[in-house]
Amino acid sequence: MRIRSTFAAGLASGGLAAVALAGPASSPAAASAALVDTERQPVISYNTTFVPPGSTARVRGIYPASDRTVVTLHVWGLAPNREYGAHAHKYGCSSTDPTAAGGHFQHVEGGASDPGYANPDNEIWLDFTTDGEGNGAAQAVVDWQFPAERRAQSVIIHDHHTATGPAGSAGTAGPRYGCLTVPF
Ligand SMILES: [Cu+2]
Repeated sequence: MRIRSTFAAGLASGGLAAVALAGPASSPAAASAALVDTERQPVISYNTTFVPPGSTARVRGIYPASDRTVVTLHVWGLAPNREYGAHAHKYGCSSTDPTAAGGHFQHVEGGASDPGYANPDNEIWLDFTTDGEGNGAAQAVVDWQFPAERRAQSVIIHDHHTATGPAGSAGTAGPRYGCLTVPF
């Protein structure tokens, strides 16, 4: 019963198209509503040192319950042994303009560097550290879902792990090095 009501909640909040997009990768045993799966694809690079040609990434999202969202990020081929920041952003990627993706998606909208809004409970933070081959992964879990009329549309990869702390620095992670459009 729990599984059925969860799935219905996911569909009601806009999951229908995402379920169709998720395709055969979904396990028939999964109790969760699929949100998005980009499959592994090239990352748009704004910096060839830190997101070298050939870098790839995959973002997956699920609604495991009606009050929860889980997003995972995998990256391949970035600079080795290095900390990066990453977040869900408001708009899709431009191939040339790192700012086109806008600010961080915030569940409750407020100041971009106000710790009351710029925190991993209100935004989707996907910071990771690459291994010796430049591969890495991260997962974010939040207790809300995207409103049907306002959804994140990309994941941006930044210079360093995301700062917490006082207003002005909270939520900052340095220059934007790469972008993946994600139809959340
Ligand atoms: Cu960001």
